[in-house]
Amino acid sequence: MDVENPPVPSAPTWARACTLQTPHGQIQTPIFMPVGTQATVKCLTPEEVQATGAQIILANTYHLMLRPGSELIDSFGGLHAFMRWPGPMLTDSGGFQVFSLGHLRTLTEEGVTFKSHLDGSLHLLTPERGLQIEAELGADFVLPLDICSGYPCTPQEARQAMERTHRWALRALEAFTQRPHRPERPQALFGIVQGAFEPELRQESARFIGSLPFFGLSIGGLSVGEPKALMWELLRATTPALPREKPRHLLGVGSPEDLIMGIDLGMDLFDCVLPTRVARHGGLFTRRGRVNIKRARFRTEHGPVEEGCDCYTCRNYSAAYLHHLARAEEQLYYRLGSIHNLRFMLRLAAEARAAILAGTFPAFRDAFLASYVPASE
Ligand code: PRF
Ligand code: ZN
Repeated sequence: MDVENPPVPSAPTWARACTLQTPHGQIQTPIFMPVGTQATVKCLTPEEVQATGAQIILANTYHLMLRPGSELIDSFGGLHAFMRWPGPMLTDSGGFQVFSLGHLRTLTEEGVTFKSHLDGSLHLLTPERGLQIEAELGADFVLPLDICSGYPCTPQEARQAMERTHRWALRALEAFTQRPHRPERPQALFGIVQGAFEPELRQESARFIGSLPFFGLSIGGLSVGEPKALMWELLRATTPALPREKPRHLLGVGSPEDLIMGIDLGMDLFDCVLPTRVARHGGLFTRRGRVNIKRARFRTEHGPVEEGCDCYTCRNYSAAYLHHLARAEEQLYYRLGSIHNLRFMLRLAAEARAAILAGTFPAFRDAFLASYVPASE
């Protein structure tokens, strides 16, 4: 990975612009990764996703191991070929989904046993098994099994979860190094930093995971219901303890304002279902904040939902038409709304990158945050 802007010790931002090389092409950061949980970014073809400026997408081990199964995907040549996404891809380890989907689960040192949300069948996910499944899926970047504490949690629970995540990280590294060689499918492993809501634990985790031979680092356990101010405080405590030369991914974050804040704190990669999920419910991003296209004020709006937006939706359709489609719950709305919000996130990331390279990111950040009204927490 190349960090392209020089370090400036006194700069009022940690923001950085990098280029990452993967077997499926380059990634220029900071970047937002659309989420394709079930081997599809909901409602969109890979061509449509690419047209929004997406460079890398994320898929989920949890969902795909249960349906259609990683062996089946492997037999099609892996996820890239199965879903026909030609670019870089990352798979999440499944740990978070097992915890957040709240199914019956039992956590032991060995791994996590859980009941499938599809048919109630029992499955055991371990650090080793997780990486085996991820090898079959064949994404460029893979994550190890981790434990994401819920909010709130006690300092004792936080430490236990972090220490087990660290032991699992060592097991994952060992399994990753020992796994059967598949030269046609090179992969890079990221480590996951945890530590719940304790700044000292976050730093300890960043130092420990940062000292291991992972390709990159994902920051987990944030944006799980804690106040935004606490999330930023925890991240601010974490980033200085991370090695500068490795890519940093903020797991499951977030909204447009989160993207700018995260970039400011030195994060490179972001992923979240939020832009596509809120789009499907009528929430569309504009530089002034999120609007609901179903509101009556759009009924007669001849202009696009956002003046100046270069997305396919805004170039071709009026806000009134989107309003009509959304109200009628027409399928086309889900597609057009998702395209707009993804393009919004990717244009924002690209503009942030340009500002970083021009040395003007702090002014860009301040101008964006001054005009963007966040949706209430
Ligand atoms: N761990 C993993 N995936 C995740 C998270 C985590 O903590 C989060 C929390 N924001 C989202 N996705 N493995
Ligand atoms: Zn648009």
